[in-house]
Amino acid sequence: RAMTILGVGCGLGARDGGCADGPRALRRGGMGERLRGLTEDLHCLELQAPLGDAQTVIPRLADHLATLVAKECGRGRFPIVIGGDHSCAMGTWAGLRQAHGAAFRLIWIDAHMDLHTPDTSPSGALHGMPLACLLGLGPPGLARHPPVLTGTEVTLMGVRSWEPEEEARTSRHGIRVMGMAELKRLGLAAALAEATGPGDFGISLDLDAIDPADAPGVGTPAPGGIRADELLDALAPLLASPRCIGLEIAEYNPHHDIDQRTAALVETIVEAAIRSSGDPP
Ligand code: DIR
Ligand code: MN
Ligand code: MN
Ligand code: MN
Repeated sequence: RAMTILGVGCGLGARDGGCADGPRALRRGGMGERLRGLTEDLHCLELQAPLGDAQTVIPRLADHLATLVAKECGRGRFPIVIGGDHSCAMGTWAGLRQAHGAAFRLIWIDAHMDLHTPDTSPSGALHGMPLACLLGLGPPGLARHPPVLTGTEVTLMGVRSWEPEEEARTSRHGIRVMGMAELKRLGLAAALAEATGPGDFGISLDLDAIDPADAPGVGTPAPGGIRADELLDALAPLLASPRCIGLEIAEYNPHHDIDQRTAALVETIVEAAIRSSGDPP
């Protein structure tokens, strides 16, 4: 299928702003050119956050990204958003909600819950809030009205670092939580199959969900994560599914990467999405 990669060069939502340089570093490393060699129809767009404060820039960037994502989807193209800090999710999934007629589930793969609001966040960082904003929580400008998703449409996977207020929100909103222990018990592929359900779904992958040994290029590493090869094996069939409506890969921070390990992983995941897209359902 036709695909569009949208790079979002923004790090204002994180304490360490380095992921603003993520999409640019991937482009300079030749990712787009190599991927275009694999497929007839791949477009690459790149947004760069302007200078300014996070509270002003991020809502605008999210609106811009939502418009672009909706436009690409409307043309029948599969959107792949590459961050940038995870605040890009506010735009990605708002855009998909606009463009996609049917309901869909969202699989949020992350070491963190991203369910903070300014009054519960210890850091104040907006990349800790995107899922809350998609549920309609948070401050004006960031909270999505009407909500993009309801909690029962969301599954959190791989989480291992959160604040009590976030955990309370998972119960209050009916968000399914699959921590590392549950992923080990079920196996990642079975867990993902359960999370997607029988209908359409999107995937938001925060690279810090992956073990820092395999994905060191993130701003907030958390030990004890999902191994990269396990994730690739489990993700490949999902990316091949016509029920998969969008993919987001966030938090790539080239300044913390070691031997381009994380960059290579991002490329391998996108490559899996491209290669599998000709597969029968
Ligand atoms: C932390 C880190 N919970 C915060 N969040 C991250 O600042 O809110 N989310 N890194 O992906
Ligand atoms: Mn074209
Ligand atoms: Mn995270
Ligand atoms: Mn996140």
